[in-house]
Amino acid sequence: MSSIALQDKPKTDRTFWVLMGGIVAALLVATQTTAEIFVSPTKIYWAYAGVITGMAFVSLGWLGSKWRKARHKQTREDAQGDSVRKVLHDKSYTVLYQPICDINTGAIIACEALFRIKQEDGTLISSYPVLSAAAMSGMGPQVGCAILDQVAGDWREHRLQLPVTLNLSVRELRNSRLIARLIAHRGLPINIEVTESAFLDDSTGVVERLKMLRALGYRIYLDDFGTGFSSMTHLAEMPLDAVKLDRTLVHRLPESSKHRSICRAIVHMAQGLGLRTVGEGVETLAELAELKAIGCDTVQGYLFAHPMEARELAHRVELGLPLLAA
Ligand code: G
Ligand code: MN
Repeated sequence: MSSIALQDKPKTDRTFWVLMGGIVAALLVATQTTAEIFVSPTKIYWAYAGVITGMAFVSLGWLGSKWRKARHKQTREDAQGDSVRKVLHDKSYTVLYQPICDINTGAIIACEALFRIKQEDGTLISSYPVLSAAAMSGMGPQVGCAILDQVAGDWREHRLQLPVTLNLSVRELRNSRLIARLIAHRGLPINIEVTESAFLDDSTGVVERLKMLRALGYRIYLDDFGTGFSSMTHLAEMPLDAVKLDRTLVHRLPESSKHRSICRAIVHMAQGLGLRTVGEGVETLAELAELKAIGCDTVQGYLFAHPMEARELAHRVELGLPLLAA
């Protein structure tokens, strides 16, 4: 969500100044040469005046195009922000919960909160476009607060004591209002899922914040591990309680011995560091068998349960039945 659009500006500026430097140098050389040929002070004066006017036009053109681009970006962000505000205002969203189960017993031991958009006919669709619009327009923390409030409401209404994890982006973790709201709901078993991007730029103070939250008792899950950065140092040094094996790795387990080796190494490493492991996106019995064989602790995926409403989750927790018999 939040490591977007950090890089463009310096490059553009450098290109601009190199270009300007080149133009000025070329024009000065041309002027000097002209002056030497004609040896007339008036001509030199006019030549310099020409250089300055030319530079002024180039600069104005450049500034104009920058301004137009900035305005265009602003308009786009405003539109995205408006669409997210509308979703929040109309309450055309909900939060579903996907169980995380013990790999051996199939018992529900936790769940992940997942944001979904409600269409007019009541059907639910992916929240991806709304979440990316929120990220682009800076509305991520407001969406985070809405999710948090619904989770807290659902947990109170259904008297749930099951741990529930919330996906938080770097931008959301940096937002003091959201963190204060999270702490306000401290009596509830709400935990946090972050991706490794939270650890990549420590200057933002996110790691300190995660340490503080962990000291307050929040568990921190590292989401989608095994693709992308996958730093071992992060596993060792960051404030973490659990590692979620990315589902792209899980899906390749049955057919690829290389992926089995990678997953086994991650699971062993995590366990050596005292971290719980969660196999994500488990869809088949073959994937489950491989995860068991490499010693993974817990699992989440369509094989066990699709994301469900709080009422249904509460019902299943109350029944106490395993989602998949061992
Ligand atoms: O990256 P993260 O783990 O937060 O992604 C959660 C998303 O994965 C949710 O949108 C959820 O619906 C989806 N998901 C959950 N279980 C499965 C599964 O078994 N297979 C696939 N393909 N997606 C899943
Ligand atoms: Mn997640």
